[in-house]
Amino acid sequence: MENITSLLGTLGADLTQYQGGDLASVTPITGETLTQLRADTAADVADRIAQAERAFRQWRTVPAPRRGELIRLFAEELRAHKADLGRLVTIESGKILQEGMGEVQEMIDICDFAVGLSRQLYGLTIASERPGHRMMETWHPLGVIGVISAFNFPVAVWSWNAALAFVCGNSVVWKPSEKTPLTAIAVQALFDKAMTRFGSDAPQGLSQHLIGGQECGRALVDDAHVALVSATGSTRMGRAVAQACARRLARAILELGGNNGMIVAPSADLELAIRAIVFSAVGTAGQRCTSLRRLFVQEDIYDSLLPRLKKAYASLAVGNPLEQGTLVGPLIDAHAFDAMQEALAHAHAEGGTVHGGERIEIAGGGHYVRPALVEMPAQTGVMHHETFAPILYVVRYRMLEQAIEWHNAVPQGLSSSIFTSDMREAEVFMSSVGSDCGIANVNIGPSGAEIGGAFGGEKETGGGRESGSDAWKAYMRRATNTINYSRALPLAQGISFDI
Ligand code: UN1
Repeated sequence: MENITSLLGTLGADLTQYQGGDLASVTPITGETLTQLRADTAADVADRIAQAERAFRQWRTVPAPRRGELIRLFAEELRAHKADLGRLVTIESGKILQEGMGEVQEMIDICDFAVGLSRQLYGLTIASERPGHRMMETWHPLGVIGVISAFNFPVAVWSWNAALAFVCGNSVVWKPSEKTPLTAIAVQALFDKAMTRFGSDAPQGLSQHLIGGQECGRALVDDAHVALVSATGSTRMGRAVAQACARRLARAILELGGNNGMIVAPSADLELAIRAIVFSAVGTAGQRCTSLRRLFVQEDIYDSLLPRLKKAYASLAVGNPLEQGTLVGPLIDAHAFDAMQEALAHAHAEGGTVHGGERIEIAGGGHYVRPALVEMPAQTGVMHHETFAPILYVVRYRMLEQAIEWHNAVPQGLSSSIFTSDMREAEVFMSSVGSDCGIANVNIGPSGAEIGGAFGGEKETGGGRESGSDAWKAYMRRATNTINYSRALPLAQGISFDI
């Protein structure tokens, strides 16, 4: 593996400032330790939050379009360093280079969106029931925003939250996954460069990052100065965050587990469907919250789809994600590998026929697997759980209503899709009696969402929305203003109260 200190150096980060502790930074490509970092203590976390709070007090007075200028400069840094940052994402998370770069592109896209948004933080004007009165809404920044992100999208998830949070006038404290601290350090360095170019109205401490494990996250979530916590990760983590936020009545945006399904109907374009299935099920080695995990195939086309799918699976290039041509990189660690094997054993015990799923020796201690295709007799217990690995369960269905019923019968509700050329089926799938997910696609797989839409899902996925559309509103507080420009004081609801 290349020299990590110098790669960080090209991104403007001085790694020596962080080194010397007992937090090992490991690359899943070979399993080797890249460096040892110092974890932040609870006192460090409190100190960063206090700095962010001070920065917020100044930043909220900077006009929003000017705040957008900072994000525009940051996007310039990202454009200039896309290749190096994308490579670092690959080294730290194990996703293939194409996807590492794609993740940085996603950051650039949300920055562009946020720059435009900085001139569009509109409120409504509302007709007042009283003469000589006007009502309106004003949107104000919230304060310090805590962002907790996962290893699988180590930089993009932060940017969906942070780019919006900054243009909305907030400061941000970021707790990245302890599995991917280096990308966070690099992003902070690029942000610092943008801050320097921006000038003196960018307050010190506007963007903070924490290095460490659960204790750091807990200290962030429990701190009374953090107005909103946006957390991406497992349902177990999200439940703990939700409870901690509820205790102090703070806001939370939760983007948790997915168990995403696809229905392939008889009229589907199978060529397209196969490409979509393979990308969404094995891309990022099945470690996206939007990864395809459950496939419902209509019985009349099952026997023509399955052999083609098996063929595509058998030819997948599994290997070092830094090498061109590789489509499937390693799992993040041994724990992920064990969880995958356990799920496959469980599926087998429930009557499943497992194709693939075995370990492939590629490089050192990396956990590489052949993606698994599992033919199931029905939607059994194992299919109700999200296993963060490339396992695709396949079930036959007869009637669409039945497939939708099964599709919605799991606790998670993030992303979903249908492949059909029948407009009625497509519309039913997107209607109130169709998919119960936050994302419902037609003739596109469930993963790889664009930043322009609101991203998130229902049920155990947590209900939060990030990224595009009007998700920005979650990072602001709404004030309703009623203005009296008359010389009388009429009361609402026709109340007379003469004194
Ligand atoms: C995640 O896995 O946490 O829609 C996010 C997608 C990506 C984001 C995934 N844009 O697959």
